[in-house]
Amino acid sequence: MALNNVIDLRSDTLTVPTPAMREAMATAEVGDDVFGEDPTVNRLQEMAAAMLGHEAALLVSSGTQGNLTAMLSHCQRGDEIICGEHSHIYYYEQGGMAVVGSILPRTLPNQPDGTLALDAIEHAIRPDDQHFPITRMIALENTNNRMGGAVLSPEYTKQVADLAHSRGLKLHIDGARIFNAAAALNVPVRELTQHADSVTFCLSKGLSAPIGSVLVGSKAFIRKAFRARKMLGSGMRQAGIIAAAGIVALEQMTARLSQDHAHARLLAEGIDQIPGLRVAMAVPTNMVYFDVDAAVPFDAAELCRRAGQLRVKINPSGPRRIRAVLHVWVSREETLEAIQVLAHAMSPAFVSNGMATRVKTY
Ligand code: TLP
Repeated sequence: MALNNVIDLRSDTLTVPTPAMREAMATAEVGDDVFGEDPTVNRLQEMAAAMLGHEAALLVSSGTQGNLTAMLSHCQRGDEIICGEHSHIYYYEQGGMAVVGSILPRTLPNQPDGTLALDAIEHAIRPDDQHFPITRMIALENTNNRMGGAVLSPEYTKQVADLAHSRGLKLHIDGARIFNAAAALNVPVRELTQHADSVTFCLSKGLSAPIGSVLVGSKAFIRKAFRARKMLGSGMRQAGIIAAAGIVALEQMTARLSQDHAHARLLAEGIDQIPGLRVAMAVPTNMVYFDVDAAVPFDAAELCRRAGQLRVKINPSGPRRIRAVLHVWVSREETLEAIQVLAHAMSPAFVSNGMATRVKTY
């Protein structure tokens, strides 16, 4: 199952399309999606809207673009968005909201379970005063990447939606991995999405499609988003080629995600047995964050280089912290092999083969 003979744990974005996806792409019926005339895109959008409990949906080129499109559609210049200090929209999207939309992020601490405390959100909402920007939107992330793939519950999501709506605000969910959250909680995905005003989810992470994310919301919101997407350069014309893989992703790849979660737990248990390594956070979904102890005479980047020489790819997410992400292209046997490789890479018996391995820190 390994891709190119490598056990690649750097991200679930590394997944490649399945044979069923390639077949669907090759035979997809297409049209010009800027005219709204691509039947395969339209089918994917209808499916996605129905699954997430929203009126309409829009295929976008990436999760980053879906989030930016949502923020541009909800907000005006100078508006403020409340989001987690560890949210992808704040941490990993080059400040797109500020650069492109002149929108300010107001960050709050993420709790260890990925939530933003309700009272902290409430306090952060600006009163109507000419000195202040206008708070327009709250953003949640489910699962929360930098908080270890933490899962937000339907109850918490509804509480935040109710708070937002009682103050005239919008709730957007970055649900890049919302199907992982639904699998972890064993609930239909709509229970996590139906109360939000908009949700982005990714087809090209654990669901294994090659390209694409989907933004859902009301018909009026999606009409605005359709314009914003064009401005951002993603009127993709015969995008049915991409959407065809997305349909297969929704039909065939969501039900198996709990396997990746089981492999993540297995990896975490193995890592905790290796002297010098410690699992850093709970492992509710497909990510394992772990730390190289301060007493170990080398850092996370060096451990990643060593593992890379033994055909296990992982990346540091801090000087002593590493993230490993499980996905469909890593089997149970390969997960066990990855544990052995990490144990060997940590041992004094490790001998470098001199091969240079590129390691990138997130
Ligand atoms: N996350 C990537 C990197 O950007 C860090 C990864 O490897 O996990 N929201 C969340 C929660 C994400 O984790 C990501 C990608 C995105 C949005 C952006 O998706 P893309 O890469 O499609 O723009």
